[in-house]
Amino acid sequence: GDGAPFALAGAVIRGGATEPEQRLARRAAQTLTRAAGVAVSTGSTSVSAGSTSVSAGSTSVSAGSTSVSAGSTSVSAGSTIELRLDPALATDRPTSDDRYVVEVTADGIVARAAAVPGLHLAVATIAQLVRPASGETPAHVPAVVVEDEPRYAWRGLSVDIARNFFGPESLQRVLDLASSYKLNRLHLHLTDDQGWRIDTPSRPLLTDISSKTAMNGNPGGFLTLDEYEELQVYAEDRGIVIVPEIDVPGHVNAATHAYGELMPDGRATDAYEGMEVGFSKLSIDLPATEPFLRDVFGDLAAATHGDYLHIGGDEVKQMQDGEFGRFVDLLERVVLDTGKKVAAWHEAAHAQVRPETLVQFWDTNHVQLEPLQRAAANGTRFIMSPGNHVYLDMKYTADYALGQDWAGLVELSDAYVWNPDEAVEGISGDSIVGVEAAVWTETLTTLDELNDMLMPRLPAVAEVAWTPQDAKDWDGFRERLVRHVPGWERDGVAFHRTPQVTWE
Ligand code: TNX
Repeated sequence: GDGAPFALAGAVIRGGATEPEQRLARRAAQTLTRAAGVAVSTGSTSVSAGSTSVSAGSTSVSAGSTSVSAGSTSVSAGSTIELRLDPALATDRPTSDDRYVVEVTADGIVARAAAVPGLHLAVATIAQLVRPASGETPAHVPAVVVEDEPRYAWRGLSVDIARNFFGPESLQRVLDLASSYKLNRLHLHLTDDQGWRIDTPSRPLLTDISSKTAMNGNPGGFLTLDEYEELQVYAEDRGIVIVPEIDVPGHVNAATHAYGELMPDGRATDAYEGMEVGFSKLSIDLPATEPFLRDVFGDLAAATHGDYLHIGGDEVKQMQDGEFGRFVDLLERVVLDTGKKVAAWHEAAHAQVRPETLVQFWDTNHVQLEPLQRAAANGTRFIMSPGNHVYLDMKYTADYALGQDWAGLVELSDAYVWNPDEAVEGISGDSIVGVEAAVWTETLTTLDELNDMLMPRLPAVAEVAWTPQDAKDWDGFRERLVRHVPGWERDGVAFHRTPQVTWE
């Protein structure tokens, strides 16, 4: 827009009275304070007193954009950022909750959405619009009107904390990044051959024994239930739902190492700290198997706020189709009996899945179209995570020090230039609920390494999930990305300076 900007110094956030809205307002104050470098607060006390001086102040501010700083002391008393629920914005689309409007004038900012998630997204947009003080110009938000709604309702990032453990502090940093790019799901891959990363009270040996291991003798670890709870609250405060995964019936050596009863010979397997996949499995006809599944998914469901539990289901390379099919059916029943819904890697659809089960497509090397198309025709909906575009543990270039390359090299443009409607032939439109990036950690041990793989590819995937195909613009994206560097540097976020961007 070309109106006078909104001065941020001393701005006050006004939100609704409900608990989620108040949390949102507090969170917004922190986010905007950090982005602007000046205090933005939630001054719920002096709203009426302040509102008078806003109108008084607005005349002088609008008189000339250069005099914003002069006016800032009187304006600050009442200039407001209003976060308002507006049921009139609701639609019947699956993305209705995420729709929002932001209007910035010299007098104030008004953000509206039909639901709290939309207000979170509005705050992320305002934070991106913030211009911190520089020279004579005070911190401000340019005058603008934004009306926005995402392409997909599910915009995720999956993080493997099983191969190497990433604890609550690292995951909070990941959540900060994910929310700034308007993602709304963090999928945690909590178990694998190399380790068990979530406290599971009914099966204490899982953490007593199998949390201790990780790749290559690296230190292990696990999330306590208190840490898991705090992480979910931290995520919710940023508009993100956690989707926990216990990967079965393959990728289970951490389980069979802790509980020998899960093995046909009754003997616990050795710990595994290597990089192979597909060698471990549960056995459906062992009497210990179903009680084990009911215990671990029961514990997980009891601790989880979100609707979905992810059952894994990938790469079970040494099991007959018949047994695998019975496993998928059992796992769906086990999860549904906890009151949660089911998500699974797409191999589950090679067997039969219930139409309500969300299927996550990933393996672009071995696509079996027929079973996936059959599932879609039966009403199953897909999360698109094609390895050759969104596996952010793939190397950027052949000689890159970190990462793998089995799905190909994934440069920034590969993460950006693709269409979810074309990821699996014949599966498009309403059969797709969204897009999820994934970062597997066989080769990653520190937060800097993790961030280096995420950034800047994560914003590329976020834009795939948000922006309609015909509005995407690779050159525009590359240019806009550069303006995010000061924020990454301020927050100590490591990133890869891909030559596909002119970083200056
Ligand atoms: C495939 S993605 C896997 C993971 C590996 C990843 C490495 C998926 C469902 N299975 O077990 O960590 O490749 O890129």
